[in-house]
Amino acid sequence: MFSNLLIQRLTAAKTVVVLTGAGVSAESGVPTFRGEKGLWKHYRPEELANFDAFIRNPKLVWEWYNFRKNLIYKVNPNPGHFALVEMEKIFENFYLITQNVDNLHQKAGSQKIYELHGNIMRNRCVDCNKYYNDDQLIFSEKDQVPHCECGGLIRPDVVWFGESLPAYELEMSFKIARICDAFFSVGTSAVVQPAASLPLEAIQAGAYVVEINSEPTVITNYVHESIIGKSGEVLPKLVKEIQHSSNKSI
Ligand code: BJW
Ligand code: ZN
Repeated sequence: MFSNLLIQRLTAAKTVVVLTGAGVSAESGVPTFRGEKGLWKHYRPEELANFDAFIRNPKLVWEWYNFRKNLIYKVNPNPGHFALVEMEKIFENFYLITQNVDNLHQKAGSQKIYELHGNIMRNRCVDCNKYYNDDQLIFSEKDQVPHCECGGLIRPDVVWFGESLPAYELEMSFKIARICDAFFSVGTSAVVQPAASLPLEAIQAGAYVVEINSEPTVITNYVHESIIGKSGEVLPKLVKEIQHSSNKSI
């Protein structure tokens, strides 16, 4: 499943970066965004995950987020998430960049995480920016949406289309993509920018770039190695292989 070159590169690697997408949480029962199974009530993510849609119909957008929040509260990390926790212990410098908002990497125990698209568990007022936890939200009888004490609408603290990504996380992500020895793109369709540029940035900077996905994507032809399979199965095997090879080389 893994080439000798990949195992050699990983055994020598000091800095390893992993970018994750919705596919990593699929085996936990969280639907992905694209593809038939990922669509909620036939809406494409672009139709709901944007500020204009929220202002036009906050009730609909909140319905989508409440559906997802309720699901995410019930699910648990899968072997893919746990394998990434192990990888953090193996490499001298290990960084996890995630586009996921579901908190499952944190729940699994990963420590160093750059969340590029926010976190669905946090909420904030669109007017005064005050933060709210889920248990502080009151959905008014009148419009079925939560309002801040200032009167403004409260929204999930996630990054929608057309919005800037958090500056520090974005800057760090590009920085580490440019200096790492190996870069993994896992469970992402690699179509949403600017996250989708990270693996290409890593290739240009000389890293060994590997994709793990249940099907080919738009970057498959550009990466050094593409592993077709479920992340919850491939990542634990990869960890075992690295541990085995490191023991041999001691
Ligand atoms: C498995 C598996 C298993 C399944 N194992 N694998 C340059 C060019 C063109 C457009 C743009 C550009 N720059 C910016 C844009 C616009 C836009 C964009 O990229 N649009 C494209 C879609 C065309 N980007 C933005 O607007 C971004 N902002 C920005 O750039 O700001 C600067 C700016 C401002 C103003 C003007 C211009 C620029 C923001 C993007 C925000 C994305 N937000 C969302 C929603 C987050 C909140 C929420 O969760 O509700 O983020 S959209 C959605 O897509 C979510 C995800 O994080 C993101 C990526 O999806 P992901 O993770 O890849 O999931 P899927 O479903 O696509 O793929 C799953 C994959 O898993 C599949 O490949 C499966 O095969 C695989 N899989 N099971 C392994 N078991
Ligand atoms: Zn407010």
